[in-house]
Amino acid sequence: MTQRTLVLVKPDGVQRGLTGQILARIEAKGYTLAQLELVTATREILERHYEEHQGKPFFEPLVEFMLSGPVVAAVVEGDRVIEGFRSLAGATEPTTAAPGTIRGDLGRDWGEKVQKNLVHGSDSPESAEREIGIWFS
Ligand code: RTP
Ligand code: MG
Repeated sequence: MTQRTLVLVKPDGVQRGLTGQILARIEAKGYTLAQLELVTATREILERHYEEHQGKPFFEPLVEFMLSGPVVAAVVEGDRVIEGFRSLAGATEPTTAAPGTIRGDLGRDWGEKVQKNLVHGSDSPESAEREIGIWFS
């Protein structure tokens, strides 16, 4: 079934000049970039985007990290793209994410409180529609 998902190239990915490689992997997999924008996030956007994590110990460091530089926001389309992009991204922790994934190939630990793990991808159809509405309104 054709789906849409929200992908973010997080500030570490943009700062390290990996945006092109990350988008190329999405396109090489066969997904379509439906919308694409370089955005400077605001605290308000991030508090909405990460509302499920409010109150967790990593929430504030996560918001600070996401405010540390521009992000690339994309709406990506394709059959089962929500699951497919999360598979391309790999596990949350880049040190142990499988080689062959974005996080496993391009990420590592940097001794920070928050996992700088290059990308975000929506985790369900409901999250995808909610998050697309936050970043592309
Ligand atoms: P995402 O939402 O960004 O696609 O990543 P995810 O599902 O793999 O991870 P999630 O559990 O939703 O956490 C959101 C983001 O918070 C940061 N995080 N840091 N203990 C930590 O250091 C920690 N735990 C989570 C990561 O940037 C993670 O992607
Ligand atoms: Mg998540």
